[in-house]
Amino acid sequence: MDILRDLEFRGLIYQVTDRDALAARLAQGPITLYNGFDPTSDSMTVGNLVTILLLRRFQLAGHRPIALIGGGTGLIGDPSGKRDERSLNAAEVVHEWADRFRRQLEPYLDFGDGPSGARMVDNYDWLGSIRAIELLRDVGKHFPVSYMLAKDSVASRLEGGISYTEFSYMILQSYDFLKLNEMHDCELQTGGSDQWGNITAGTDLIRRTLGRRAFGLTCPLVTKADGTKFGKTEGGAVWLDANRTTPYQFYQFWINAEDQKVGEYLRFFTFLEPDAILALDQAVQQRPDQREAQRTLAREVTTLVHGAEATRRAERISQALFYGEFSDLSEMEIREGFQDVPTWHAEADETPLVDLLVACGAVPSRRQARQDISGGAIYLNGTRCSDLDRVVRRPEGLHGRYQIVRRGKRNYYLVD
Ligand code: 383
Repeated sequence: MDILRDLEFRGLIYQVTDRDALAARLAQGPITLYNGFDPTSDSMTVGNLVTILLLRRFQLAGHRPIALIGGGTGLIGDPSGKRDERSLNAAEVVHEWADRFRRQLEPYLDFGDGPSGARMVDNYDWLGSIRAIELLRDVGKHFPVSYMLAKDSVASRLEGGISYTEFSYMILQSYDFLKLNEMHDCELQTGGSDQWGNITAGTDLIRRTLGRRAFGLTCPLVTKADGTKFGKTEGGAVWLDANRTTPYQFYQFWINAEDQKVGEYLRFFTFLEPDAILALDQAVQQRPDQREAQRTLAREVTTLVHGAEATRRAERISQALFYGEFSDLSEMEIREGFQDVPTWHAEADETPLVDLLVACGAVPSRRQARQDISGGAIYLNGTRCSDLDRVVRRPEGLHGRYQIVRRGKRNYYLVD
């Protein structure tokens, strides 16, 4: 299937500057395209993943992707899709984040020598040394203020306020596209739908200055069925960095996808073939309780981001929690799986169960502890404990140290 048709099947095309012309151009042979990422935090999130994977989809179809790190634009702040002016980050911090972004992006693309070998560029390399006079004369002249004011990113901020800094952002992003067009013959810029204004400002600039045609293509914003922001858990954003969102948490995020949305996520975030996706759509319709689509989604995306080994770990942890059976978990799996669970570090080698339940926070009082123990609501490492006199000894723990305390159906506490 050709790339545009694949993207259409996946619902990945929100807007294109000229679909037919782009289709004709793609039919002629490989194209160079780019997508930019501003280092505004120390890690990217699942929100960035759609366009990272979009670059890869183009590469797999034989085109050359450029991942652009916004080491320069990250110092300015894109107003697109933002309600408020952002505070500026210190230059050293942005440089450090740019480094991290580079390392984070690398595994998704093939940087080999071939004709579709990916490139990584940092716009600080040209924006960092551009002269004010040059920018205003050579670039600014092509931007009528009325044109800039009409852009969504600016228009939506006129009331609430926008600084000249953020107002100028589109000029920098347009200049990038122009530069990449000149340096790498880059003809297409991609981005999320929030980037449409900046992208078309670039295609306009290229036409006005070089008289050349360039293309823009945006993906829809990813949404949740209930309208709340995609890519958030109770713990905050879903990061690509395993130190911020563990592979298990990452896996959990996907496995919890709503039935109405899982098909869309399979299209956006996996490389499964259309047939496989359509079969999973059917599974959602016919056997929703089996959550086959969600399990496939979680496995595919976790493998893509964290690798097969981390995915196996996440699956084993999920199974263990589901069945309340923990004896097969490794130490690492216990720590990863119970990272978000209240944890009590026991000092003594022996603790009466009643005291242990209070200490780890499972119950508010010893009285309640006794009631729960005799009522059969307490489990230690998967086994029910109804003995009021039970003393918990350290060597009996998993790996000689862990007691996984469960109270009722799904309240977990960890004793280390
Ligand atoms: C900078 C310089 C360019 C081209 C693009 C940029 C970055 C762009 C931007 N993008 C977002 C970001 O970096 O701010 N101005 O946080 C997000 N992208 C991608 C995608 C998305 C966008 O990184 O929709 C979500 O991830 O485009 O919000 O020359």
